[in-house]
Amino acid sequence: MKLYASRALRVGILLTSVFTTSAVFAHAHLKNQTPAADAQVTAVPQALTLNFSEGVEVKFSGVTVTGPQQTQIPVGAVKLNEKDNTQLIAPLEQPLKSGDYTVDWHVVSVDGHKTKGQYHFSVK
Ligand SMILES: [Cu+2]
Repeated sequence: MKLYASRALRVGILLTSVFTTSAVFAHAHLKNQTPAADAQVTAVPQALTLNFSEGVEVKFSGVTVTGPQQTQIPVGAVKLNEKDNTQLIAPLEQPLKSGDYTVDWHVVSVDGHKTKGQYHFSVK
């Protein structure tokens, strides 16, 4: 019984250390973006800017934008901020009309892990 308890304790410590390690080497999570999630903007944005928790590989990263009536909004080639590889920039090729927009993003972080997500904003 005593033996079993000490084994359970060791497994617990092991799980804790695995969890801590994965938190240190977290994948690229979207921290914030412009326009902000759920924001209603009055000025029409010329680009979307997405800030991640770690560097991303631009070749394997992308953004799609869906507008009112499920229209696909043309987005130029995504690029990284030259001084900050955690910032992905997606130029918008046409001015956005007023309405609601959905942004679907996917990235591969510099550690090779894929993440993706979605957020919304609207243009007044
Ligand atoms: Cu990762």
